[in-house]
Amino acid sequence: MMRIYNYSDLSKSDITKLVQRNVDPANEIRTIVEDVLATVQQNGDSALFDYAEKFDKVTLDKLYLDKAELEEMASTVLPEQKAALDTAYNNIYKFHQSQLKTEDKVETMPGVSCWRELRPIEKVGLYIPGGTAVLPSTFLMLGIPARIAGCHEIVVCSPPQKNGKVNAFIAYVALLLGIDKIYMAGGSQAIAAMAYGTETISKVDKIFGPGNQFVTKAKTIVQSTTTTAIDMPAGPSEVLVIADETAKPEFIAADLLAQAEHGIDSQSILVTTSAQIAEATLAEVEKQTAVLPRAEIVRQALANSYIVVTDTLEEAMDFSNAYAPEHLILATENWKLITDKIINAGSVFLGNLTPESAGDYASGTNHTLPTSSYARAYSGVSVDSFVKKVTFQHISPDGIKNIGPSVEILAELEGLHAHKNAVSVRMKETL
Ligand code: HSO
Ligand code: ZN
Repeated sequence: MMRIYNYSDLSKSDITKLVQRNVDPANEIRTIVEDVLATVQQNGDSALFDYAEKFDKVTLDKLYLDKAELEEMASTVLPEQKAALDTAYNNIYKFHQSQLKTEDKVETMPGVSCWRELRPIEKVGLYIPGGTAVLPSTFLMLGIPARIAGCHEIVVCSPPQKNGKVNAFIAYVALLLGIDKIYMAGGSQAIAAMAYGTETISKVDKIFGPGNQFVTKAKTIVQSTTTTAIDMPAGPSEVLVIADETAKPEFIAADLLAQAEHGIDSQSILVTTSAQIAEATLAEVEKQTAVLPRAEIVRQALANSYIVVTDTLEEAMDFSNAYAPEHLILATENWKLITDKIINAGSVFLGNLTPESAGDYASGTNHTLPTSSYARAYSGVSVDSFVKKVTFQHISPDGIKNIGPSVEILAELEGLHAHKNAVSVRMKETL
């Protein structure tokens, strides 16, 4: 069960240890993944068939599902399930579309204009995990911004199930997104296929999506050894709840458990100004866990989770900023007093009626977020992740006269005379 710490008893180094996660024992993982990467690079599709047998325990006769197959599978989705997926699709689409903004041109000097324009990343690869829980919501979170950005080719990989297909909800989301092929490849072999290309799977420019430790390791390796970029290094999911005496233990417990059920390595942290709320939440966690179908996973995740009791909300926020959570829930009616103090967080949920689950599925924000304290430097996935911002400039005859002398002097002081000359020859022309 979750341990309780008093913030005032914690030294700086205790806090450093408490907020540390994902200490990677991973050389073992690296060795396995490097072998998979090399095999896929060498043997292409045939390696993917072999790995489907070996890891997914299924014999595939082809590597992908086509539009007709996806349509047939999607027809089994119930009307109310379709309606819920449609609601999520519409809200996520609306929020992400607002991220596409045209920037103004800036005249930095008379006749010298600079601006940025968006261009889509041409080929993107989406990895939709299929481990202990299949997440069609992740497909929405990646596919919608890719479509809005205007990516030319969207390659989707998801592990095959025992029946040699993917799950019907994934098929339905593919149709919503106008994607008519899904490759049945999972794990690090899928990442390899998208980074190197095989006979049937195109090499992509950037790979997106969460996954287990093997997938994450494969993404970080291909990022540094190929020209394929990645969205972010994703670790186990986590939530940090800040609560004061205005919070409701029943709600807090539900949020902590929603996180814990993701996987045994998930982390749920409560930081509260009230020892009473801490105790009441623990009791609620016990009660609610008892009836959860994934209680086994939850218990293991909670063994890795804890509660910190602070004197003030400011202290709670200091701890949260040190932790840099993927999800931050402000379970307090006083959330307006502390939102300015948030420095490191992936996505924030304000007030007692805003559960993380809303953002996980349907409110509109993206749930692909930086974990393992990467929220210190990374943002979550958005339309920005699927575009490049290309800078442009134009210089008029007046402009070259205005900017030319400074560039000539700067080039001269760096000893780069060809640079200087590229301006001088033009200034002569406009005399
Ligand atoms: N909490 C996960 C996303 C998710 N939850 C998908 C349910 N389905 C990472 O943000
Ligand atoms: Zn979740």
